[in-house]
Amino acid sequence: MTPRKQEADAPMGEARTAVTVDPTYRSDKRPVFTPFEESCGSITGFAWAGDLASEIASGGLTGAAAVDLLDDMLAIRELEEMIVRLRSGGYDPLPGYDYRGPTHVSIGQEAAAVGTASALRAGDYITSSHRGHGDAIAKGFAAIRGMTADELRARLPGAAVGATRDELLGAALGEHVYRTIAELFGKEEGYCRGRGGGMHIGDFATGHLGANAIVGGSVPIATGAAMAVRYRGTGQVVCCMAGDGAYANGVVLESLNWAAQDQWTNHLAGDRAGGLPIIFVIQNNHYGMTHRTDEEVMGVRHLARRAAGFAENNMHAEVVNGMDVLAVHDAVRRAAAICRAGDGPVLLELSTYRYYGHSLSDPRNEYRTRDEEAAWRAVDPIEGLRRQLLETGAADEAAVAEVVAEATERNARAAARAAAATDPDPADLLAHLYTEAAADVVPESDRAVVTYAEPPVAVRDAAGTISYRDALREALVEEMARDGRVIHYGEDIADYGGAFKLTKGLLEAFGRARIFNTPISEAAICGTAVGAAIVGLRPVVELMYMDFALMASDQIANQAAKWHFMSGAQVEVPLVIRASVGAGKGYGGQHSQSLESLFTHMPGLYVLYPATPEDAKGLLKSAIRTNNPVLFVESQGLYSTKGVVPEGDYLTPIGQARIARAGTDVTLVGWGPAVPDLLIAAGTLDAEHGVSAEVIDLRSLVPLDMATVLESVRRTGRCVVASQAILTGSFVNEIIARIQLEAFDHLDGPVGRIGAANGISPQAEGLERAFLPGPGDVVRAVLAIG
Ligand SMILES: Cc1ncc(C[n+]2csc(CCOP(=O)(O)OP(=O)(O)O)c2C)c(N)n1
Repeated sequence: MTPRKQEADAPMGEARTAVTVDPTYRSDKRPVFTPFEESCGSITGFAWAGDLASEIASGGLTGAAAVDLLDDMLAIRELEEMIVRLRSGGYDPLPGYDYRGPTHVSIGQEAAAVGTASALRAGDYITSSHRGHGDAIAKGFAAIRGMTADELRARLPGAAVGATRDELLGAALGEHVYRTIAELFGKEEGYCRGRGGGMHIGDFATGHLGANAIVGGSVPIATGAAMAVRYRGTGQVVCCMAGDGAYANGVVLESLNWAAQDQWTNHLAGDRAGGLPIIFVIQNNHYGMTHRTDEEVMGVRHLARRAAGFAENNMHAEVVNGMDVLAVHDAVRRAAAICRAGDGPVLLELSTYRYYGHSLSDPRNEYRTRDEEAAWRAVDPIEGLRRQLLETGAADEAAVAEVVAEATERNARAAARAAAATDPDPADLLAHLYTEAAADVVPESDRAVVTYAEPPVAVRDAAGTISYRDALREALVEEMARDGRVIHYGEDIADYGGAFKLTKGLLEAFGRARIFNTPISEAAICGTAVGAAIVGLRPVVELMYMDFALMASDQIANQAAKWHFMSGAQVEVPLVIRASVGAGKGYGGQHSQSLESLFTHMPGLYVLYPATPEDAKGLLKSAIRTNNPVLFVESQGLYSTKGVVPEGDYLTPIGQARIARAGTDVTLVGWGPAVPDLLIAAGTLDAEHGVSAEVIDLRSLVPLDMATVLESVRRTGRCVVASQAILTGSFVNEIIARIQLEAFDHLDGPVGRIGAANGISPQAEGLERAFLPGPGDVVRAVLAIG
């Protein structure tokens, strides 16, 4: 069938390609069972036959640039040997210094880090792993070496006025080593102000988007950053460094699939056609922590084969000699060109080796031999490049000796300075958990939003009411029309409009670049949102049921929630995860859970749960505008409820409870679908028992407005707190604890609590009714207080 494009009006903005929303535009899925055989193509390994001489002859590298590569590798080795010696008490510049923290050194792997970083442009991004000192040094050095004198000066506020570029460069490299060591030593002047340490180090200003102590945790983040780069069309490349062990991790496999999706390049791609500009770099040191990756925990010899499962072109996968900095440099240089041409992703497996154990507490003799280690040391990357520099005449012995001496001294100077640097003030323990910043003003460049059709309009009835569902859609429409950085994606949300039809019409209005379907990959949905947010978009993602948040819990709790803090506030993570709760529909144990309490336990994350259409709109708009990550909980049971919702730019403040009903005898506190139950109960208490109940709708669990609750409880002297979550571990208990600590003297009786039974949501109607709390439970709880 000939593809047919649906041409639509384009009321605002500049050039655009029509959005395709007509099913006939896609190829029909007819039953075709014709026999066929598919070849999975070939993947090359160790194919590069170059060396320094050929690089210099072809103009690929200058001799001076090759000397820089040596310097970069030496800087890494110096830093990591310092860690080794500090732990053994033998680092002369810092006698007796007590180095605490992890010791995942990458000595032996320097070519992988330096070959990669040196082949990228300064504006390109990397993500890294728990063994990431090398990546951090290499990315910083590569970016700094590419800076102009003015850019260097901007990094060095104290630089002498007349300093030459060479002097500034030397100072900036020294400063980079200093700020890296300061982070390892937990100092306020470290890149992450001592909040991250070596396993979470990042210098976002030079494109290092963070190391990650969760194995594989950074891979979807890198993928999301690549999505953002593609969306913006900036021509950057994202290089995702992770170990061989990570390539058994679910979210990594989700990310490979995500990056290779057809929709980036086929007829659905519209004016942004082009593969994700991401290079997955596997730093294959052949061991996980201690297990062997090949021969033990995987079924293929080369991890590069992973690519064949996800992309028809095998993602241009290649196996590369990771002990040869020039081979790595060449492979990454070619990979970056592929990405910039719109033909990404690329997967590179670098075969390398760590000379030490997983950490310095691992003697490594249980799982590998001395002979094996000696064989890898014999192809040492630093020695290999040194030899070639001498052979080609790019440097003589004296010049090499000078580079070696400077690397040693630079590290010693930085280490001494870092050891003496200021520690973070314990009074600032909780600083940088959240940010006050919000998108109050949209940058000029993001205001020119392209639309392809009129966005859906919520039609108000004579009383001015619309449904909770329509109110949420209205919020999305308004925020997407206001700010081009807002994109929305999730499972089946585009053509179909989502499982609950909440996003119906958004694709037609805003186009597939901003509204798109995703694979069923909840971890990647949330993880890519983190990456996209870190580099400047404001993604909103949908989890069809809140239960599925558990599939994404690392990305929500360890990544989205933590990066602002762990980066020492270098970066903000403005994203919204919309998750709906399905309780009350007979959907059973895996589609009915109210899990918001779990996520209140994750500092760094906002948790919001509107109870009314008015707040559904106002809170979602505020959630999209705050620069904090938000878990935005919706109730499927409330989607069709109606209420008056202000038209236009209406915001509900985050962290402010609402008095839903005034009263004098008892305070009823709740959120989400518990609020209508509390209001019904309040009516019954009034009509049948002469009790005047005040109802407080929290709206926002984190941040929590305890002041409104306490003020009410101090007046009424009685309180019941309710939600639909099961009672054990419910956030209900947190509020009760705070009430008894802060308003104990005002209480006339124990605070009552309401929640689902401590069981699993059942399917049978009668059982589910018995499981979920209702207004009658609230009335009984109030009367029981006395
Ligand atoms: C999700 C997760 N599981 C387990 C660990 C513990 N752990 C830390 S590093 C590591 C091995 C990682 O192997 P690989 O990805 O090959 O990197 P390498 O350490 O070899 O550089 C393990 C199991 C972790 N940090 N994160």
